[in-house]
Amino acid sequence: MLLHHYALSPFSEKIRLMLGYQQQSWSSFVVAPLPPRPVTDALTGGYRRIPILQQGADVLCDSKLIAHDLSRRLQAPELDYWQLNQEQQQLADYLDSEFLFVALNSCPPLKLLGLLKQSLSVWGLARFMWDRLGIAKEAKEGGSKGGYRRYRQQLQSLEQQLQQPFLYGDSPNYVDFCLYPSLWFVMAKAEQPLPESLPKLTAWFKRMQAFGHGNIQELSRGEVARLAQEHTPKTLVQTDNHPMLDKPVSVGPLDYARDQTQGTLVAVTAHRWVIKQKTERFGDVHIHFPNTGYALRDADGQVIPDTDALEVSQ
Ligand SMILES: N[C@@H](CCC(=O)N[C@@H](CS)C(=O)NCC(=O)O)C(=O)O
Repeated sequence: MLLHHYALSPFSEKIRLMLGYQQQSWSSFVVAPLPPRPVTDALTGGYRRIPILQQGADVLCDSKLIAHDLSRRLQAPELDYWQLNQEQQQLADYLDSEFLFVALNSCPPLKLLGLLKQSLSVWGLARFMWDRLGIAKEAKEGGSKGGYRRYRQQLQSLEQQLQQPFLYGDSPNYVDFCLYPSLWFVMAKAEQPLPESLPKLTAWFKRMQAFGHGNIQELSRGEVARLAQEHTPKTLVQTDNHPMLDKPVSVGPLDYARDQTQGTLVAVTAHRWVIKQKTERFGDVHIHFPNTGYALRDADGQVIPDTDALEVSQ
């Protein structure tokens, strides 16, 4: 289990905390806060967001899909978005999008600069600002008055919901791990405590934080590249009869950082598309995307509507 991530990345923190919650030992590859990321970029072939999970020559994109695979591998269904009810899924989606953007926007700009300066040069900082300005324009989230009002109301309603240690009972589920990264950034990174009117949420945060990150083994760029070179992608047990199977396609996010990954569609299951890319450096690589929040396109760039695929064991 090898996670490509960086310290300040909230979606990486979601996965790091899940690994800590499950007391896992895992391999870590720390990447730059913005491209170029030579090994990671070569593996994802277009997709630029972080984190990704690498398993040899298989690459999983998006924290939702990474959590889905972890939940299966660790027999922890509570970590799976697709095991939630509809209301919980909606809350998870909101926490992963507008709520997070508002939380990040609420941090004092000088604090953010100070944090970024720890890992970027002055030139890197300028590139980072420019890069994120582009992403923020695409995301169109987080700046509006309505967004701030919803954020504050959500904090109040979460405070009321917390009549037990975690949002839905005595142990956390996927939604807790979606809420955590925003509050982690605000409280632990930007050092802004929550208002005193939110004591339950503050106590919840400390309980979550105590899970830690598990046992981490750092890998070098060379080791990560070798892992991809020395493995062939996993054999997929069965694929659904999707009309685009074995055809050239592209997949990309619908919300922001919409860079496309091109390749051949080699598998479709209830929740994922798998694309094969032939790379010079690593040979064949399989890149896995969730089919929620992403679009599958044919060679002409036309979006392919979702089909009723069946989840298969992988
Ligand atoms: N839906 C994606 C969102 C990932 C995401 O937005 N990651 C941020 C970092 S936390 C990112 O990649 N930003 C651009 C970058 O780092 O290049 C997920 O759940 O993994």
